[in-house]
Amino acid sequence: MKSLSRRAMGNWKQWVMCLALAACGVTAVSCDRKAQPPKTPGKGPKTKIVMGFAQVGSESDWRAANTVSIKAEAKKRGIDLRFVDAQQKQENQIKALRSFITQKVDIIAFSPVVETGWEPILRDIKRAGIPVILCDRRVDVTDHSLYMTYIGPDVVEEGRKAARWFVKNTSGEVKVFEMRGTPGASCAAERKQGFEDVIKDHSRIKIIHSQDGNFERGRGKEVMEAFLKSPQGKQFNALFAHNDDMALGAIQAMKEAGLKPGEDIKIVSIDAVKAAFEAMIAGELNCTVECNPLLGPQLFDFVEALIKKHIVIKEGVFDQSQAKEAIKTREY
Ligand code: GZL
Repeated sequence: MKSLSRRAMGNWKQWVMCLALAACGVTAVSCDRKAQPPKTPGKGPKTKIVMGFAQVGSESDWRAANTVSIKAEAKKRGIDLRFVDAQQKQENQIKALRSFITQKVDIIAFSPVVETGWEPILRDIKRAGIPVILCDRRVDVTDHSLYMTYIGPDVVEEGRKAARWFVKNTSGEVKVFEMRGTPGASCAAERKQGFEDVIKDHSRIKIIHSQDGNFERGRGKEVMEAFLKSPQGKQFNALFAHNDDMALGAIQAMKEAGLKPGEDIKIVSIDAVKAAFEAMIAGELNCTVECNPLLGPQLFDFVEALIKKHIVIKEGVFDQSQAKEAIKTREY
């Protein structure tokens, strides 16, 4: 056993290093040595994590799967999840975030319905000393210390992948109707950016009309019904929808108008929900780009690492009966 003085010396050097790093704004991470978990003043180490989550709403199959993933993972890990569905209204999300401060939760996560308007509430949360995680959508802030991290897809790349399908699988002129997600949402702007990034090098592919469908199937149907009655509705031969739900609504409208979606009109959307696969099997949708909603496990890995200050490394036990087999794959 190490003498107390050697252990104290070891700790003393560690702390000096941590203080020096902190002074340079660098976060220190302790590896393999047992860092003591944070003690709530007057209590033992933090055991039950209380987390506030302000969800966008339930606008799409993707969002429904996202909510199931978050709730199921919190339950599995015994986390006290205070979950609020904001019904796609920013004022409801801000109200929920403020209530989490009052509840003195340990950590807050949310999927910002739009990019702007978050600095005041995020500053109040920071003043309350509560860490914030962004899920699947970003915020437009000047001070990026207002949140710990963003857990979500590379949304610009999703837009590029959608465009690359048209480049690879069509010939001749492609006149695209772009059906956009929620106005002001980071993922709508980023998917548009990625798509335009690719088609700028292919002059035969052009967006001839662009309109919001709010990520909703019903809205996608309405928007397509109106578009088909317009002059441009007679010219287009491709649909790029920012999510599957809008594409599926648009497909319904095309069929009711006597068109053959997937044949007369080539359709690419994003999310890869089950209904999109059913539409592809039916020949009515040409391609869906995956956007994974099942971020629950990664979200709570980060939450536990942050609050419990301990990422548990997976380890096994081996006896003589396994040694011969196990040694073949041992890396150390
Ligand atoms: C993407 C996510 C989007 C989905 C939509 O990260 O924010 O919101 O693509 C959902 O289906 O409504």
